[in-house]
Amino acid sequence: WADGGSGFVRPERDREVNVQVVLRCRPLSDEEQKQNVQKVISCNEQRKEVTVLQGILNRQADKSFSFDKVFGPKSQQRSIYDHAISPIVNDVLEGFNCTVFAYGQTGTGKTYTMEGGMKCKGPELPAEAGVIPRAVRHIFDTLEARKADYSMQVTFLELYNEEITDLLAPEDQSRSAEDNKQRKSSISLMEDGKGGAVIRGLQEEVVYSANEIYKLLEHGAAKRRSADTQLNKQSSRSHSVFSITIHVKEVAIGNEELIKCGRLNLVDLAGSENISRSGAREVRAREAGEVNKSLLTLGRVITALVEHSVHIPYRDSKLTRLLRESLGGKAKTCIIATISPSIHCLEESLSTLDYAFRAKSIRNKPEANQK
Ligand code: ADP
Ligand code: ZZD
Repeated sequence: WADGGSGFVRPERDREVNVQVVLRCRPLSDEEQKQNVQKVISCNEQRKEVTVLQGILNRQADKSFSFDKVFGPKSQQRSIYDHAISPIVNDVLEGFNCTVFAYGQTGTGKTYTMEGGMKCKGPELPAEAGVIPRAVRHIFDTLEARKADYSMQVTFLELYNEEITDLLAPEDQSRSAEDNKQRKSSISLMEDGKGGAVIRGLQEEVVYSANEIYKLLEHGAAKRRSADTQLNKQSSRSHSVFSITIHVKEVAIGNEELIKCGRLNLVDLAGSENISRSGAREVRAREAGEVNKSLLTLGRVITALVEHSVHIPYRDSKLTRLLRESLGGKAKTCIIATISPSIHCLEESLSTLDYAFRAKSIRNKPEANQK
């Protein structure tokens, strides 16, 4: 209990905030439009509600879900950023750790939302730019406008089959595949003693400009493509995590120096169809050795948090160890759930909507880092 000087005491839970969950439905693709694919999703952005049209003649079979924000098929990249993400980035600059997850079936726009398409040619961001390049631009513009004294580091990694690949580390062509594999296993996850995680052996690039980060992203995206082909996998089964850590020096009242340190994690999760509870698929996936331990554990952690279980199985996967404080911890978290409007995706869309709706009741206790 804390007395804010009002004479009233403030219960601990007042400092808690819910995980924010926003929904985005992509448009039908040109191909789908040509084939006249039936749409079964209706978005009401004003009412922040999505409806799954199940009974064509029977409106009672329709199912509606409400979220913190709903972005329909016509929503632009810029609008998602301005309305859902920009406040989070402002919190990072105030010293909070924040995480944005994209969750959904493969092909519904997770990578489009988080990264977007086309690289930047000039100083202008392309309309197709997603959350990552926009966040980078927003951070530099804000710090420069404030004439702030700051330092910044970025990391970019891919998690596949409980193995971490450093997307920023230079790829050594002269080394054998075996040698590169060796170096991969030298990356290890450790606890920092404060409820967070540190990754030993991961390249942390110190950066001074947005353009420098874009160059690193370009390198990371290329390395990811080559890693994907070498392992003969689709990136739909891997998670990518881009992180920016910012230290901002501020001179507070009384000329005291204060350093605010915030981190932003931007996470593009593996396709959620990989964990569908459909029995047959689960068995086949297991036989193929394709159980996505991290995605499964993420689901179990969410369930445990929602049900207020005593034991939350964070330690059961790399992803949940890495993002522990984003789920029930002291970070602020936003989940962007993505779906397709197509009738062919109806079942997966319902599963994504259920998952995302449940996650709305997770509560975090945000705390800023100051030194
Ligand atoms: P995921 O990462 O979920 O597998 P992608 O981001 O690769 O999905 O998107 C699949 C395809 O759909 C891509 O060609 C992408 O450009 C397109 N797409 C996804 N979302 C949108 C959107 N909101 N507007 C236009 N095209 C989109
Ligand atoms: N989604 C594209 C990359 C891909 O899958 O390759 S788009 C953005 C965030 C993280 C990594 C890459 C990017 C991306 C890009 C494209 C091409 C070359 C470098 C980087 C991008 C998109 C818009 C603005 C800036 C960067």
